[in-house]
Amino acid sequence: MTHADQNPSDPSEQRCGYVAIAGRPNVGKSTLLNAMLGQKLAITAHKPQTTRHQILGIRTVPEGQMVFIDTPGIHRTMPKAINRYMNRVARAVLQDVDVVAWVIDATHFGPDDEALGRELGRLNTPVVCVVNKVDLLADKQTLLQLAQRLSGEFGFDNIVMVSALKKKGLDELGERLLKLLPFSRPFFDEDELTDRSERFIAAEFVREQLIRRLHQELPYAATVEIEGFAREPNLVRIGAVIWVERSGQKGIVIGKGGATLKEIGSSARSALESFLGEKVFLELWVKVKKGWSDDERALQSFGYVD
Ligand SMILES: Nc1nc2c(ncn2[C@@H]2O[C@H](COP(=O)(O)OP(=O)(O)OP(=O)(O)O)[C@@H](O)[C@H]2O)c(=O)[nH]1
Ligand SMILES: [Mg+2]
Repeated sequence: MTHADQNPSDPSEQRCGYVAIAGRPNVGKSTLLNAMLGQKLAITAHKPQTTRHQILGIRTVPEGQMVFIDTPGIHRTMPKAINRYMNRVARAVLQDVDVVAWVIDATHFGPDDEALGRELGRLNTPVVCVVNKVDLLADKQTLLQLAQRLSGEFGFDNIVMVSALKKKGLDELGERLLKLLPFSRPFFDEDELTDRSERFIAAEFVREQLIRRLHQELPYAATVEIEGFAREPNLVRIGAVIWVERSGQKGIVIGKGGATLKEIGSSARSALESFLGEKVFLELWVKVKKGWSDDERALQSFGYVD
C-alpha cells in the first residue's frame, strides 16, 4: 500500500472538475443536485421546466471536489423565446464540462430521452447514466432492460441506479463521477456552496412556490425580480416583484383577499430562512409586463442572459 492510499486527502491525489447534470425536463436533476450537496439549493417541482438557469453547486470530499452544474431540462417542442433560452443554456454547459451526468427517469424513457442520448453520444465528454427514481419501480426487470438499452443502443457502460428523493445510490454515484475528473487541487474553498448570489436564490425560492401552486394557471408566465435585499441587525429584508404577462394573471397570483400571495410568501420565507440561517422579512408585489416570456429583450432585462 502506498502512502497516498492511506491518505486520500493527499493534495497530489485529489481530483476536481465540472459535472453537468443534464436530462429532459422533470427527471429529477435539481433534486439530485440538492441530494449530492446535502442541502436545498436548486428549486424543484413536480412540473416540467422548473429550472430555467444553470446553477452551480459544489461538493467537497476528502478525495477532491465535484462542481455540479444543474441545467434546464432539454426539450424539443416548445416554441417560445424562453424555451429556446433554456435549451441554449443546457446545451452550452455540455461542451465545457469534464463529465456529463445524464439523468433518466427509471419509470419513463421516451423520445426526448432517446434524442438526448444520441446527442450525448456524439460529445467527446464522458457520460455517466444516472437512472433516477428507482424507488418507484418494484419491477427490477424493467431496470435491467433499460440498462441493456443504454449500453447496447447508446453505447454507455457507466450506469448507476439512484433515488435522489430517497438518497439511495448517491455515494456510489459520487465515487464514479470523481474517478472521471482530472487530478487537480480544489477550485473552490471547502465551505463554498454555489456561485449564485443570495439574491438569485431568493428569487428562485419565490418562483418555486409560484410553480408549485399555480403551474396550471401560469405555465411559464411568471418570473421574479429582487428589488431589495438588505441585512439588518436581526433579519434580512427582501423585496421581490412577481412579473406576470396579463392583468388576469395578477389576480390569480394574489388570490381571494390576498390569500394565495400570502401562502407563496410564507413558504418562500421559511425556505429562505433555512437557507440563510437568518430571520427573513419578505415583501412581495405583483406586476404585469405583457408577453415577457416570448420577448428576447424582456428576457434579458429579467436576467435571462446566456
Ligand atoms: N419518487 C421519486 N421522485 C423524484 C425523485 N427525484 C425527483 N423526484 C421528483 O420528480 C419531480 C421533478 O424533480 P426536479 O428535481 O424538479 O426535476 P428536474 O429534472 O430538475 O426538472 P426541470 O428543472 O423541470 O428540468 C419532483 O416532484 C421530485 O420530487 C426520486 O428519486 N424518486
Ligand atoms: Mg430542475
